[in-house]
Amino acid sequence: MTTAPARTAFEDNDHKPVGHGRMLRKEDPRFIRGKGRYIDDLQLPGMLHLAVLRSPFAHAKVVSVDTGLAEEHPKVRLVVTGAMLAEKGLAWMPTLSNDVQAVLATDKVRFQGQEVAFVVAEDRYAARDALELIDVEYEPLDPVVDVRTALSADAPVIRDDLEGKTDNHCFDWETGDAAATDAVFARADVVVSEDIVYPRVHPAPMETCGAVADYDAVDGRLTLWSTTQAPHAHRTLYAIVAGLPEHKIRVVAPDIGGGFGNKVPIYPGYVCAIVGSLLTGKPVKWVEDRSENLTSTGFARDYVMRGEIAATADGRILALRTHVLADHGAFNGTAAPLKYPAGFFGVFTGSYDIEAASCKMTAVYTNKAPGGVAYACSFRVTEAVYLVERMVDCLAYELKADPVALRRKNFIRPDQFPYRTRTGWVYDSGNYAPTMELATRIAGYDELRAEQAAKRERGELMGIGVSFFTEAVGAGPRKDMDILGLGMADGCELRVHPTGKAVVRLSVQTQGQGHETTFAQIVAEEIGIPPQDIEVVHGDTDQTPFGLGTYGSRSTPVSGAAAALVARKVRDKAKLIASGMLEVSVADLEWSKGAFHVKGDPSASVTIQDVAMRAHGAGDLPEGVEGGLEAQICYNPENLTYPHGAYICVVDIDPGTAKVTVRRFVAVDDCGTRINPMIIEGQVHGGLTDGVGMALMEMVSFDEDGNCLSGSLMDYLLPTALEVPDWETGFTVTPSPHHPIGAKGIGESATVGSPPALVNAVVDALRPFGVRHADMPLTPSRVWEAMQGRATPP
Ligand code: MCN
Ligand code: CUN
Repeated sequence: MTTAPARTAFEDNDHKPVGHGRMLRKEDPRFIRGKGRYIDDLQLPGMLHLAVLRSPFAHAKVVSVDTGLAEEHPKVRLVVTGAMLAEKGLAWMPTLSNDVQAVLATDKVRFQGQEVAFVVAEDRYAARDALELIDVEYEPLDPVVDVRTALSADAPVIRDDLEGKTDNHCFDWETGDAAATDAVFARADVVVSEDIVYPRVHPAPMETCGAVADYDAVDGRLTLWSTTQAPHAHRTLYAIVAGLPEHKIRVVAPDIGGGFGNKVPIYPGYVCAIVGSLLTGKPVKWVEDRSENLTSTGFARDYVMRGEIAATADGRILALRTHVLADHGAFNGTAAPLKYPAGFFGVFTGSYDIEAASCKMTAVYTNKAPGGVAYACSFRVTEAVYLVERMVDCLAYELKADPVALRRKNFIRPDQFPYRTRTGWVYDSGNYAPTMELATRIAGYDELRAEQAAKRERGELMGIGVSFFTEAVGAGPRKDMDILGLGMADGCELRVHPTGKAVVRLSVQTQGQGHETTFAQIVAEEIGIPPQDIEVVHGDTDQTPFGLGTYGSRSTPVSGAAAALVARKVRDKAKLIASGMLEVSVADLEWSKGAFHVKGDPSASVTIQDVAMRAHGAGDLPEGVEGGLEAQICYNPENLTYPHGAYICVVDIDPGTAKVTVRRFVAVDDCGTRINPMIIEGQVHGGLTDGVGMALMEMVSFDEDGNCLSGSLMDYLLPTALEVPDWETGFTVTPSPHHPIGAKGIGESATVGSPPALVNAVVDALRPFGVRHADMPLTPSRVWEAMQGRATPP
């Protein structure tokens, strides 16, 4: 374990010339000069522009769509309706959860903002103007807005497109052992239950979604530049949906201005752009605006949870039980491995060694946008961690126990790893107590409690919130995990050129996480070529090997492992060549950062660069060794990786206005071996900011007609530098035993771990009012309601 003082938590390998360390980002010179290349920067000769007409109703029959006037617009080249797509068999497409979703509505519209028709015109303005010339006759239907009444007998059926569908039931899912859990609950000294809502939120990336489709009718080749987190998986799905041969499709993800899971699904807009290009023979660009992004693309969370925790009187947690009602919107567009309709919510037993657990979930359709798994969620680990960390605090409340001590008492012990949870997840490694210890030390936990006690005497509202999380990231072992039948393994290819410079080709795709830097560092560490001499190629299916893309913080656990192993494969070959060059057997060679040495003769050595030249140069290579210095692999992870962390938050609440101020936030993360401490810190800062947003400000809400009330950034509030404190970070290092370099993911940890710490802090501040729980977002009005002893309005 490594620990570090507060605020300066960097390793001693910070400035290593080769390999892991605090290296500046290779991509930043491009970004800070304004030379990033995003979808909307792309200009192709003769390019046309596409705009989408969207439904104003949450639920309505589409009686007729008249496109006559729009077609007469002098700059309009094409108007397409659902009926026209239906003729080509393209009106519906599969979702990532094996449901179907309308590309353009044919029969009904099922959420406000749903795609109804599109226009392709000579410029963006004309395309937008022409939307107003399309005359759609709707027959409004009652919408289903409240998830709690979606299954009542008189609720209108949303998905009457599905054969035999007579209600709004989407799926049921169960995990754990219900009977065993009930038995443990029956003999527990203390049982605490609470209703907990994780509201619908939106990833709201800075860049909205978009695409440029370019179909070349002569070679039958389609190139699609799009805002995608998973170029290869998208290519395969386009091949399946549109019937185009896969080798004729090239998907390119250029620079992406933030994804956060919002850019995992295939959206109707991408398909419309492809259809637009097929029909016009021209490149077609579609870029959605902010409101379109907020109202129609993949949302996150929307779980209504009943949590129950059972314990002994002295605070030994025995069991957890939960019922969840999940709102999946109008189409089940959840992006999760197929066998996991609730994502990895099964890890809701958290970081604690308990006797039994069970979860029963019912998912329903409502007249809202599809989505579900997004916004740095680690496949619903966010919801799971929020549930367990709130319940542990509710238990602490009832037992009048200290939340740190209660957690410590129940931690899975280091000698129990690998640890199989009661819901069947095998945590690869963990050492929780030191992480918690470091967080309390940085925070000065005991002093904070003393300060709080003094303030309470004076009627001041100060709260201290704690959370501890274990994430499950790096999907995943292909025996268990696939997206629509595609196994979640990642390819990686490495070529070393004659002069010793290298190119590594990845299947994952960065949206801001710094892969161009960190993957060069991984390869550098293994083959001793400086990271500056290693080019990272990604985000282009023509240039990179197949793999499933970036989400669920899987890039480091899966592609990071692939990069390390492909580099070792190249190094093994280099060693054979070096043995020939030095005229010794392979067994007599030693490797140290960038060179092979003859054992016992330090003067006899060759560098990796010497070997690269030899591999391509004149002269003989050892028997059986081919020329060139390159390798390719496909890595199938043996397990997920399980990063963990301890977070402590301090808030002050104004008793007059109920406004919450986040005074301090301490985050200690353990993501195993750390590749680039600066990038990790950036990931953590971003995730903590997300957490402040969700806990205090963000919510996608609807009125009773199903109108989305958060369609702009005036209404959907995102945190800024003004709402967040100076983050105080620290780290411990518990390597993953099965990952070749011991690294675990970090990209979503802080988003997962921070909301419960914040809510726990607010609830702690409100203890004098007898408040045990209040739902996010804890806006002044909600906090005020809680202070008056009123429950949070839905
Ligand atoms: N890293 C490291 N050492 C580790 C683990 C990670 O140095 N032990 C580095 C990695 O090399 C990588 C970054 O940290 O540069 C994040 O790595 P990882 O945890 O593997 O996550 P991914 O690269 O797969 O990124 C996905 C994750 C997800 S799922 C969401 S959602 C999210 C997140 O990353 N979206 C982001 N962080 C984001 N950051 C930015 N800027 N933009 C987004 O859209
Ligand atoms: Cu859940 S959001 Mo990230 O996995 O792309």
